[in-house]
Amino acid sequence: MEQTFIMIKPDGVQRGLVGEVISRFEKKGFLLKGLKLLTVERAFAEKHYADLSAKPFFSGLVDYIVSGPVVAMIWEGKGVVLTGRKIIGATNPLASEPGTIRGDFAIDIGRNVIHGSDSVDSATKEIALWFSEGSVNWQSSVHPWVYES
Ligand code: IDP
Ligand code: MG
Repeated sequence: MEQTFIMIKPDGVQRGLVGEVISRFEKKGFLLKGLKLLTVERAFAEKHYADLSAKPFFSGLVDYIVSGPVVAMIWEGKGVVLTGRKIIGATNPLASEPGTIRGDFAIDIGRNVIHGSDSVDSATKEIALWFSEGSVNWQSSVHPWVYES
């Protein structure tokens, strides 16, 4: 089953949005397969965002990610990478539709509350980086009430 990496950024934790974010993924029917609260070092944040290292906002982005605890999660389900991105909304919160997390809870692009993997490939890489211990092996007993087969 497909998995994605979701991270509630320091502003989301500070603003008390952890429960709200988890609730949206849970209520959709996705399965929580990994969860931890942690602060990361600059080198780790730079690795996570390595693809953006040439961008002018890169050092500000790293400052932002190391500024406080983040909540790192693995979510699992059919189509979870793409649907997770839809639940999150556009990168710029002012361009995010109401009903999305960024559309409902954020204004500035540099304080956009949440990260989600943008492809199955990046999800695999990000889960390996953030969860070297692996995911938690469990299945939901409501699976047949979420999936037809
Ligand atoms: P994404 O988070 O929607 O996948 P990316 O383009 O991968 O967007 O950028 C990663 C993060 O870098 C964004 O979520 C945002 O926090 C930050 N970022 C992206 N573009 C800008 C910008 O133009 N100014 C400041 N921060 C930015
Ligand atoms: Mg991205």
